[in-house]
Amino acid sequence: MEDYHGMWAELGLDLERHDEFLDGLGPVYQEIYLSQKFRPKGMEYFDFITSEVHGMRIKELLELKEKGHRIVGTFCVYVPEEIVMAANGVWVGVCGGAQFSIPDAEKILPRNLCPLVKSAFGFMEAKTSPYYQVPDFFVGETTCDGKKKVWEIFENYVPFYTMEIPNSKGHVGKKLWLEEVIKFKEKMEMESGISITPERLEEKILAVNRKRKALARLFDYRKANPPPISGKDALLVSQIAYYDDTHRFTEKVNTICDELEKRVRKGVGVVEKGTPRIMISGCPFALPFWKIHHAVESAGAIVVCEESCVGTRYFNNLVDEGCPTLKGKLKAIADRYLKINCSCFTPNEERIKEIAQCIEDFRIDGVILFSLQFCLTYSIECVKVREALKRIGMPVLEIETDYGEQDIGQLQTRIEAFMEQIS
Ligand code: BJ8
Repeated sequence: MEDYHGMWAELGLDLERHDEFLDGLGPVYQEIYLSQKFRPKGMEYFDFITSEVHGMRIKELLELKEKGHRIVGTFCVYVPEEIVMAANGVWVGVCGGAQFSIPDAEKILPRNLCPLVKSAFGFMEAKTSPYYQVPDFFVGETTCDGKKKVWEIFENYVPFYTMEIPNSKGHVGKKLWLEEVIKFKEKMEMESGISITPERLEEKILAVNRKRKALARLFDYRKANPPPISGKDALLVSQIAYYDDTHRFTEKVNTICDELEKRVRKGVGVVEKGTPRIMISGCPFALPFWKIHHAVESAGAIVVCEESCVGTRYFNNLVDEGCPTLKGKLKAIADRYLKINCSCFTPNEERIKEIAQCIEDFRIDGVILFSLQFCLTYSIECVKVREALKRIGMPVLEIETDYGEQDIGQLQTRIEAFMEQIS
């Protein structure tokens, strides 16, 4: 592996602490990922890109920046990738998924705040991740209270733009959201000096649709019994979707899918046929948050679906292709994004229907409702989801956790008891 210390020093990272962070990840990755049996060969690419996520990928982003591309750090799947790309920009997900940076955030932010937000803030504040040094600007959104108030503080450190997301999806919400999408297009044009033409936008709509279709294809193979890929590996692919180059990522996902297709045809899986099939539903899994998947799969079950923004909510629904006008394309983008069923919306009945559909499609034996600590919207929405799942007789386990390791033993015990219940 190339030595990137010179690059990290130029970015102003705290090298000692950054090394400490990366050194800590190596053994965890070995234990959680590399020790798995029967991994598809196509995972080698995702192992490689994960190992280079602070190295080669950052170098690529800096080279793109040098050539005039704008790097845009985002925290939510509501920020339209197609528009960023149409202005020659690069869309990069920068949510935090590590406990490492949380003590840094807690020196400034309240402790009783979602770990996803604290982790991101801590990395930025303490300069322990290049993902907060490279972007030209960051885009936040008014989803939950934690996020929208922390963006006000981010603004003191880095250039920041906030998109307003409506609370509901009725007529007023739709109008507001379309206006926000148009304003964001103007912001990208202003930042890049590039005028977004219908042709440019169509090209990027097609590219992002291809990426979403590749992920949908990957998830389709997980419907097989036995599944040809572990939940942990599929999760890693979903996480890398936020970092990698769109075209390369799409190609690599399709390559692993070709391999999975052959496995499914031959009836080859990573576990025995009949292994309990689990869906995890709720908050996103920012890289490197793997603890729940690891606990489930260590307990002898397999995760076959994530109803999550790092999962189905990222790739479900495509932007309509072929609208002839720029206005029509922006409307198609706004329509597609407003179909994402985040718990920040009220009402949010569509999410419950989506969960029921996943249960049927992925032949789920049990659902884990997952909330990050202090995520009020997902944890409160658990009440309605739990009731709906009870009505169809679906076993449910509710887990509220953070990125720390203190509760791993307790989690393992609860998950094992759940497995006994559903086996
Ligand atoms: S569309 S899920 S990516 S907002 S987990 S920060 S909601 S307190 S991340 Fe999300 Fe967009 Fe919604 Fe998806 Fe707040 Fe909850 Fe934390 Fe969350």
